Amino acid sequence: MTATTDGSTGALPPRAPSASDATAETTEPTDSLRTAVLDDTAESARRAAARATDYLLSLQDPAGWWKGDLETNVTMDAEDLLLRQFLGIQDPRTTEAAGRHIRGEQRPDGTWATFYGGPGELSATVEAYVALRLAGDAPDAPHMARASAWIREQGGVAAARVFTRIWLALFGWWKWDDLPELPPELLYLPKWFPLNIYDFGCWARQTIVPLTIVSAKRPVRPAPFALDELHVDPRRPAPPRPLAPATSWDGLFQRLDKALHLYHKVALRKLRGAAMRAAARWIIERQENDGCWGGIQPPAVYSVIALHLLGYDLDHPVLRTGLASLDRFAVWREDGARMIEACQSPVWDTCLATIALADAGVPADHPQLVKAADWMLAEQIRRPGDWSVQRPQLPSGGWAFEFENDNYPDIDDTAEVVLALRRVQHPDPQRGADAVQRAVRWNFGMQSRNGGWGAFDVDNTSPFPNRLPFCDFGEVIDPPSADVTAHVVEMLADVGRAHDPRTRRGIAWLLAEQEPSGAWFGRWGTNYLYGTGSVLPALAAAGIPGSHPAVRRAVRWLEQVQNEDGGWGEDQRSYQDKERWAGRGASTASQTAWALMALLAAGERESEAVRRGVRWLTGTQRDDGSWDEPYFTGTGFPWDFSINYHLYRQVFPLTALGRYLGGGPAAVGA
Ligand code: R01
Repeated sequence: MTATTDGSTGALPPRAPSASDATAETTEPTDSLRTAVLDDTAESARRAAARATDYLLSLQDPAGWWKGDLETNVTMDAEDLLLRQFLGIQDPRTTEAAGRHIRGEQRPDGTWATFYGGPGELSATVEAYVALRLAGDAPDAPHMARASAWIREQGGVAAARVFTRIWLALFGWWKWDDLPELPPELLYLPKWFPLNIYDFGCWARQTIVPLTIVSAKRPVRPAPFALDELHVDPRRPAPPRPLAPATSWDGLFQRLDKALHLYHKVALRKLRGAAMRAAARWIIERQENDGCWGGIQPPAVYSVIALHLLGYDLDHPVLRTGLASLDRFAVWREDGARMIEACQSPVWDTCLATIALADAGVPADHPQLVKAADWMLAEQIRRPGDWSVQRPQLPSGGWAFEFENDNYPDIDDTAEVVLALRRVQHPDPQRGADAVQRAVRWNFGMQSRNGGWGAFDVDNTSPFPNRLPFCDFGEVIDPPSADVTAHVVEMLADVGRAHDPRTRRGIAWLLAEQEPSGAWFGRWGTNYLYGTGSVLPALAAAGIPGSHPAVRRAVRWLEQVQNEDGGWGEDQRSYQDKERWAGRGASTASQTAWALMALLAAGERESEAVRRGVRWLTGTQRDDGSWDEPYFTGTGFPWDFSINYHLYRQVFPLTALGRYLGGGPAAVGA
C-alpha cells in the first residue's frame, strides 16, 4: 500500500481529473472559484477518507471480523440483574458494575430514556429503579426518590409494559392474574391457523415460546424488599382496565384473554404438561453452538428461566452453556461499569466495513479484506432454519447477523455480505462464486408475495399478533421493508440479475412504497434518511436513471431536510411524529453519510448539497480518523427499541467519502 502525504496507509483512488485542470484559464472567475472550492473539498475528503481507512483497518479482529458495541438501553442491564436474583446467582462484582452503568445513564429528572436525548420512558425507569434497589440503593436516596416520584406520576407499575410487569411478577411485586395469558398450547396451533407461533416475527417467536412456560408456571420467588413506592395506590396496584366494545378488534382480543384466564384455571393437566414439554423441546432444539438462543439477549434470558422452571439444574449442560452465553453480552468499560448488549453484530459490521474500505479504494486483494472475506465465507449457513417452515424446499445459503445464529439467517445480512464479497479478490475465486450463488438463490427464494423482502421470513404479515394484549411492546411481525428490499435489489443488480422479473417486482414494490414527501421509511435504521439512503443506491444499481421522477422527488426531499451546518440528522421522534421530525434532528455522521450515498447515487456529485455534506463530515472528524456519534441511528423496533451501532459512525462516512471521491462499486470489483 502506498503512503499518503499525512503518513497514513489508506489507499485511495487516484484523484480524478477535475474541470479546473483543463479550463481554469478560460472560464469565468466565478466558475474557477467554484472548481477551486470543489477541489478543496475533494482534498479534505481524501485526507479524511485516508484517516478513516486507517482507523477502521486498525479495528479489525485478527480473525477477520469487525464488531462495534451494540448499545441499546438499561432494560438489558436491569433484566440481567433480575435474572441473577431469580436464579440466586448474584455476584457482588457484577451487581456493582451493572449498578454503576445504570446510575450513569440516569437523567437529571430521575428517569431513564431508551435512546440518547430521548424522553424519560416508564418501563425502562421502573426496571432500572428495581435493579438499583437490588444493587443496594436506598429508596430515599435523592436519585431514587426522584425516579419513584416520576413513576407514580406516570401511573406507576400498572402503566408499564407487559414485559416489565412479568419481571415484577416473578418476585410477587405484581400479580400473575393481572397479566395477559400466553398459554403453551399455542405451540399446537398449525401453521395455517391465526396466531400460530410462525405468524410472529422470529425475535418475538423466540421470546414468546419460553414465556408460555413461565406464564403457565406463574413462579414467585421471595422478594428481597417491598416496592410499594412504585404504585399510585399500593392497596390497589392493578386498577381495572376499561373494556373496549366487543365488536372492535381490541374488545375481541380482550375477551379472548379473559377466556384464556379462565382456561388457565381448568387447563387439562396432561395437555398442559405435554404442551410445556413440547415448548421445552422447541427451545432446546434451537439452542445455538455457543449456548445462546437467536443470538439475542431476551430469548436467551427467558429460555434459561423457562427450562429452569421445568426442572433443569443450573449445571445441566443446556443451562450452563446458556448462562455462559449471557455473560458474553457484557461489555466491561474502563471505569468499571458493565453494559449488556442486546445482541452482537459481527457479520453486519464486517460486511459494512469491507464495503466501506473497498469504496475508499483499499485494493480488492488487500490482506485484511481477504481475511474478512475468509471469515464471512466460513460463516455462511448451510442448514435449514425456522425460515424453512414457509420454504421447505429452498436450499440454505444465508448469513445471520451474529457469530452463532444458524437457525435465523437474515435476508439483509445475506444481501450485504454478497455485496461485500464481490468487492474482494479472493485467492480462491470459485469459493466466493459458489457462496454467492447459494446466497442469491436463497434471497430469491425468500421474496414475499408482494414483491418485497422482510428481514427473516416470507410473508410474515399477519395482522393478528399485534392485537394481542400481550404484545404491547415493539414490532412482533416481519413484513417486507424498503431498506431490506433495497439491499436485496442492489445485490441482485450487482450480480447481474437486474432484469430478472423477481428483481423488477422488488423495484416496483419499492417505487410504490415511496412516501408523498419523496422519502422511504426506514425499518431497521433511523429513519427516512436510512430508507432513502438504502433505496437510491439500489435504484441506481438497477439502472434507474437519476432523472427518474421518483429519484428527483427523493433528491428534493434530501435537500429540503439538510441542516444549516451541512449535515443531516433524524431524531427517533420521527417514528412518532413524522410531520415534525421526518428527516429532522441534529446532524450525525452516519445519517449524513446515508444522505450523501443517496445523492451520489442520484448523480448529484457536483451539487452544493453534496459539497456541504462532505464538508460536514471532514469538519467533524476527529484526529484519529473516527467520528463521535452519541445519537442512536439504528432501529430494532421503531420508537420502542433503538440501537446505537458503534461502528455506524465509521463505516458509513467512509463509504460516502469514498464514493464522493469516485471509489464506488463500479471502480473496484471482483
Ligand atoms: C429484542 C432484542 O433485543 C432484539 C435485538 C436485535 C434485533 C433484529 C434484526 C437484525 C438484522 C439485527 C438485530 N437486521 C435486519 C438488522 C439490520 C440493521 C431485534 C431485537 C428486544 C425485545 C424483544 C435484531 Br421482545 C425481542 C428481542
